[in-house]
Amino acid sequence: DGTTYLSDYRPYPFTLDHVSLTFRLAPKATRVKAALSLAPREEGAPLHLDGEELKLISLAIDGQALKPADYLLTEAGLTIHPAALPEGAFTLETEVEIAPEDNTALEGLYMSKGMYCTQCEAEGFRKITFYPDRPDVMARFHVRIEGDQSVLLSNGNPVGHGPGWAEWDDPWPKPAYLFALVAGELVATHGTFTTMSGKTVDLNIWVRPGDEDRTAFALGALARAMKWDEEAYGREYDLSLFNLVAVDDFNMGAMENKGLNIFNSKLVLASPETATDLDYERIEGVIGHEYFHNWTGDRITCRDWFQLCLKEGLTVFRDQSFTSDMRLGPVKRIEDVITLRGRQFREDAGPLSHPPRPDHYREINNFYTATVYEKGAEVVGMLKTLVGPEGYRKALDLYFERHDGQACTIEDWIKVFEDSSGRDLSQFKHWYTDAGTPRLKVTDNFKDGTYTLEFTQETRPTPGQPEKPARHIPIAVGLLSPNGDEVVPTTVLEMTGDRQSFTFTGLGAKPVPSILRGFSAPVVLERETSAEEQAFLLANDTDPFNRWEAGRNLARATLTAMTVGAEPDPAYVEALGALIGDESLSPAFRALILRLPGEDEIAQSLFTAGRTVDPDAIHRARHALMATLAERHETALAHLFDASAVPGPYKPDAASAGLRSLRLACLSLLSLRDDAARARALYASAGNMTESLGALGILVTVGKAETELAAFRKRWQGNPLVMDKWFVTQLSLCPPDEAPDLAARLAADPLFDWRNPNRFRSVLGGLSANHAGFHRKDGAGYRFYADWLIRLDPLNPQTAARMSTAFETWARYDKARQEKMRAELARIAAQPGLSRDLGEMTARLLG
Ligand code: HT7
Ligand code: ZN
Repeated sequence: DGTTYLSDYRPYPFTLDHVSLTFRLAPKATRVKAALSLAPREEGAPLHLDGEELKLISLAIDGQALKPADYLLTEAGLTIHPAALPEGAFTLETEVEIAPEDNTALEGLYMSKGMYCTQCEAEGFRKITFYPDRPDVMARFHVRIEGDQSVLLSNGNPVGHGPGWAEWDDPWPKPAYLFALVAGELVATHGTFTTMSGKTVDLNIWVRPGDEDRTAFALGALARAMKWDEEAYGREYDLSLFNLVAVDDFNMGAMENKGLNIFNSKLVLASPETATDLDYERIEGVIGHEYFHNWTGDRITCRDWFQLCLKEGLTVFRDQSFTSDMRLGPVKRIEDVITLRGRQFREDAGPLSHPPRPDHYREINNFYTATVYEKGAEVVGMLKTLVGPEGYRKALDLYFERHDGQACTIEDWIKVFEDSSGRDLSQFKHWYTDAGTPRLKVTDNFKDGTYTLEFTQETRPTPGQPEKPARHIPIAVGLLSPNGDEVVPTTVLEMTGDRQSFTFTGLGAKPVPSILRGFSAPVVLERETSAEEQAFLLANDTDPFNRWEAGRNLARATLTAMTVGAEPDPAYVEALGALIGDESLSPAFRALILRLPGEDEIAQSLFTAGRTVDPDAIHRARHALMATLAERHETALAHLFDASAVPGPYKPDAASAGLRSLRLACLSLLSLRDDAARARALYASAGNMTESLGALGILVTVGKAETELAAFRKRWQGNPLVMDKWFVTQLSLCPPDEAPDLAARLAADPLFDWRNPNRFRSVLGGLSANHAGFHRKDGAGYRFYADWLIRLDPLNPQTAARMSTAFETWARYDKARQEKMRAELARIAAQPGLSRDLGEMTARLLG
């Protein structure tokens, strides 16, 4: 049925040492010649090469053209009969024709605004030439590009160029998914980096003319990432050139092709006027991520696509650590956990739940998920917690030493931790193979100076996995005395059973526990606790994550109670007041504490608790709590708003960004008291995009943004990346009742170029981020959304499939909404010619 299973893995029956490619570029008829030097590993095996949408021009072995009877050509590729293969090594030569200009799926070789570029992960290379397109086939590539563009780039080192041609040679064997080619009229911002062994590396950020004044930050971020990887992991760059290209049409964020990273332009281009603080942070993080792949992904790659989290989980963990070191560690951890819960816990609670290492798929592009990436990173973090920082470095040193140049599995990865630490990690492996978020229940007891914490763990069944063996869970715990002193510093408890107790002796009084410090495991912690205890932790915990978590728990508890008519909890309202003015806390941290959980998070926690999820009630409750906070703390907020203005010209550093974030958090509350006067004034005077967009969003929220939205559009209509912010801000923040109709109006705006993934995401993503708007009772949000997925699917199935996850939460809602969401999914599923990508997603979503 088109499903691929992990258990069916077999090594490729040929070795491929070297590949020589020649591209003659033309928008409608690019010719690709390939010469593959192959040798059989086993006798009598047919030679299968993947290939899709290729027009075969010629086919020869060792210079002899093959006869039609020698091979079989199908929609999936080319199979050469064993009898037509020579004994021993041989060279297979093919020539094919492809049409990059017609490639709207943005996979393989395609065109973006006149520029040629490639995206080969996961299985795009087969749309370029016939090839064993699987990550465990690693070969050296030589590439010749013939085209009249001024810039012709591929992987590795340049080995020659002249008018209309360039040749590249990549000395490092690599799988085809890391191949890249770029050709266009581009300009570069240059830099250099001196590696730890003293080699000079040339760095280039390539963009379209006119964009070069927004590349300086990206270049600096690249150099910082290179330095950090040397210091934190001992990893040095291994070519004399590193090229990074910005492309406007790109399905995901960026791609780690060897020596030639290709980026969505939104993750490269930044100036104070056009990019927000969050954009700057993301750009640095993603540049780090793709650079770190050079070792964790390129030098050591995956044996097969089931092992995707081997490179992605580890590389996300590395980029998170990098950002944590570049900015404020505790704040970064809180942001990462908010993302994890918002994306991965949500995924794990619905029909798309799967393990970080799945064991079957129909379309691998559907598995570039929060579970593979974000949960994959959490699992690496847990391993580090279990073996300690030094044990972790030892394990990683062994990983690089043992597996350099190989295509590896999760088993290889776990083995380096076992061998370097002497620990048995067989139970820990369930984190990779099992789906679902464990729930950790905890009760406590104090008697005669002994404090006992008793934990039980339970993971609910997930699709295809009814049984859930106990996980090995590192639980970081600290204990505070009733006067707020820390009596037991952070200790890592290791839970391996379904039920387990841990005792602490010699205590003078019953302590207050701080459990799961730093969010030491991706679990849902369930503890019956009082608002007073949470307020105590919010005031006293020495662990910044748990301090924030206590505030979040209080906010969530009062918000969920308010959805069924309760009044705001005074314990929360007062505790927050004490923190607003606490100068010992960083502005960024206080900003995080001031921001209430989003509506989707409230919905998720109601659903987890088995309660009714009413999107309108959630929206009202959140608004009412903001109004209460604003009224109770108006003076303090106004003071803080004035005090947190950042003097001088804009700088994207963490301290300045933290102040701006705090100021905007105050502003969003104050705007409920001052008729948005401050927000309007800030919009008018803002000298940077962080403040303009922050103020604009607040004006949209209070329904007073008409003039500013028009002015914004007029000013930025020539800059599509900024216009994406205009689309997403008004849709995600407008009054929910208006959202589906606004989405329809914006989709008719001439600036909505729906074929561009960034634009498409800004409108559809903007609508689905408006929780109560997307879930408007009449189903208009669902209908609009499904209409557009149906429209995009024939052109760009990958993006359509990815966006279909907006429907993954259908089980949370009332019967009427459930039926409407499922009806839209069924309507999509019934479309004639539906792609494999969206077909798999709708089938899984419908269950
Ligand atoms: N490794 C890259 C994944 C990626 C990708 C996957 C499927 C389709 C398009 C894609 N573009 C990039 C990005 C990364 O994780 O670093
Ligand atoms: Zn990655």
